[in-house]
Amino acid sequence: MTHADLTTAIAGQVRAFSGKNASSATPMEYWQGTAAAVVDHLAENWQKTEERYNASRMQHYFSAEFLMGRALLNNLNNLGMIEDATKALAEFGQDLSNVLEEEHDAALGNGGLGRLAACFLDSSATQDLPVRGYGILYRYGLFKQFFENGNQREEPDPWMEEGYPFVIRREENQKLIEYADLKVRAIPYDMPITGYGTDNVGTLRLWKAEPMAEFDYNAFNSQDFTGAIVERERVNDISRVLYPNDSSFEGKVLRVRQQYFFCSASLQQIVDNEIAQRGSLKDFAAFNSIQLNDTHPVLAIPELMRILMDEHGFGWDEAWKIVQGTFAYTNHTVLAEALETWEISIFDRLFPRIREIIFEIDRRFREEMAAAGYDQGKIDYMAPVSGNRIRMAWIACYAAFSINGVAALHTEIIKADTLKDWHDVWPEKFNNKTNGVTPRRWLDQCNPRLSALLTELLGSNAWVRDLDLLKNLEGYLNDADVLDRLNAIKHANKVDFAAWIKNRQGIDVNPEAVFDTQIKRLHEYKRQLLNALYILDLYFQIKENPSMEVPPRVFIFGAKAAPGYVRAKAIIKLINTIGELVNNDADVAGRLKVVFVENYNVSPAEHIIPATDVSEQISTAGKEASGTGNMKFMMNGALTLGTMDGANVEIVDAVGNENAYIFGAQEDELPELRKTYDPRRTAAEVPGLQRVMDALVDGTLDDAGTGLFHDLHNSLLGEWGGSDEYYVLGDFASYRATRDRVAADYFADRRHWAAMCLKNIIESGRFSSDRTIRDYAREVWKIEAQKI
Ligand code: CR6
Repeated sequence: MTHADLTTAIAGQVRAFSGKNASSATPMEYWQGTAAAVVDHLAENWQKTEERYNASRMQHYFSAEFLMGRALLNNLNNLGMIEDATKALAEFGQDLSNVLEEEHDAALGNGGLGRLAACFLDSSATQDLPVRGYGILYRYGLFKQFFENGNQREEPDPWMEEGYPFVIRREENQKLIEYADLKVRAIPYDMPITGYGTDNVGTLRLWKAEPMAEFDYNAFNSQDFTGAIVERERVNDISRVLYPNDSSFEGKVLRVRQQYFFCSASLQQIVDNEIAQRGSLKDFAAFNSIQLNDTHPVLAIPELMRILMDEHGFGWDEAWKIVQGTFAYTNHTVLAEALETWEISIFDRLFPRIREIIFEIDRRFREEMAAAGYDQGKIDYMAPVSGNRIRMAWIACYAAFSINGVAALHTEIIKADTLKDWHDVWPEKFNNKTNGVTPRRWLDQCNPRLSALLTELLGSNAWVRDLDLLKNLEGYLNDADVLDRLNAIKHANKVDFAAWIKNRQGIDVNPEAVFDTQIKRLHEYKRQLLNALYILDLYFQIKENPSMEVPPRVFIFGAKAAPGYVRAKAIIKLINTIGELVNNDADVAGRLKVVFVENYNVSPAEHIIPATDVSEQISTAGKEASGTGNMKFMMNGALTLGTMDGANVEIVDAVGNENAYIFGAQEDELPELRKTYDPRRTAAEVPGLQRVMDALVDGTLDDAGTGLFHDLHNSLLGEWGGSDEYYVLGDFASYRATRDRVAADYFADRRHWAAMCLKNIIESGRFSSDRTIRDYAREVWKIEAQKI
């Protein structure tokens, strides 16, 4: 497509969308028009790719979450159209970057798990792999966060209300979903997934629930108009909202309805395609494999049994064999509170047939295990149904041919602990697939300055598709000119961030300071509280000794708390209260600044990460399955300050101990440490720590009489039974010493610092999601590239 063609296309689409001539359209209307022009441009290749993939062995990625973020820049970049779009829009007096800022984030996910799914689609498309995503078209994505007196408040995120050209309604492919008490239509909305430097266009299929008919005419005629509307709303409820819990389980009936809804619709489509392509379902598992992104889509297992037996006449054994050849399961957490188990009565009410099939799976499982000589206690523990509940992870472990963790340490923990009994029985099912992130969005697009430098040094931009090429930069580790340029790039990114946050929240930050960032969901195990206690302690040290030498620091936070997670919200309030104290005190002015970025999401991350010097990855060892923010920071030349947890372990392995800052108790040390751990003694013994703890409850920090800070204090010091479950105080001294050292190192030798950053960039190839996807494709999915 030439630049002139694009200009014509945009003008036409803007007119069609806005009903105005191009000169009076708004930036939002230009966003719509440009997005529509891009989709129009893709149509041909998209259809070709669909046909090609349908005919080959395919991988289907089932996920309740896809945290896609913005699409327009990503598509323009993948298609090599940025320059043309810039010029075309300029002809209408529009600035591309302003137009891009009009786009709402598609926040159809909570955090890492949903963003991982999005990176996987990008890497699959880029590598021409026949992978299709399936999920739910939530009308409301993850809630919007704002602060009121430092407290988190939530409001709905109607992200596509103004129109969203990147999903196409496919009326003709709708499916019928039957619950015992409700029948609904599932309408697919397809999103094109472009890859970088390829013509292939993949698909994310998102299902929307709609009533069977617009109105129930009987109810309407009997003048129960409102009754008819209420019924209609019950259907719309199904795809209305994303549950805002990250790594925790909420046993709501609506949630299990959602899960069944998208699993059933997706399976129906896959089965229909299999019949259309090959005339029967006997080779189903040879041509189709389904990856279950955590347990949220596990209902697909009994649902495929139902479809095969009830609709296609398969016997149990034949059907079970297909099921066992089809499903692979990824575990994303060891936290007990995330394990999904449903009360049997819910299944009785919603889908008695599915319940019946699960009971039969359970019966056969028990029989098989007894025959193999396992004792009753073990069988009862591992069985799909026990204690009045249906256990989704256990169903997955039994039915799946592959079970994987998301980082090396995590996989070892699930083998030895979380899923130990299954590992004892079926060790061959277990494998590791360390997570990754796409270097397109998380380096090339979000950090154009660094991207340009890498391209210049490597002589081409081939690294965008093959991140291992960055290894060829080893020779620059001692190159003063390159190191200085790297520092200059970071500085320019920090200046950009300063302008962005000033515009967004009215805060002034000093780009000469160390930018030290913790952005991720708010959870006790992630220990934002530890970070906050450090800042408070540093503040008190300065107050005590105002002439103390302190390297200037900007502490950046971004985090949403699940709306029902009271203690997580208390930590947000605490950080904002500390920010209030620190930012308004003349004694620390110019040295410390606390910035809590409101409504943290994919797009804010794209501004924050390129500007960050220090990446806080400080979870209690053993609790963070992988983390993926850690990889994004590394790629952008930030140094990890972290515990030996999740993928941090592999990051340190890649860059060497001397290029990361590691502190704290290790996973295998914690059980022993805990035996004698007394947080109160620790608070009393570690210099300054008692003062920090006291500040939570002596009126220094004001929680407006809510008792929130008292609760935090108690969770650590345990007057009412709290025991510092996440070892915050236990790791405090080690964290403080390490973090002080990071800041000192930053100013001590700027070139040495840059060399450490460069080493991190160079070694980030193994954390590209391209590598992760290749591993899945080769070892689990058994699929090959299908280039159109
Ligand atoms: N919360 C893990 O906690 C991991 C991602 C993706 C998480 C996180 O460490 O990087 O998955 N787990 O694998 C769940 O969502 C259950 C997450 O995002």
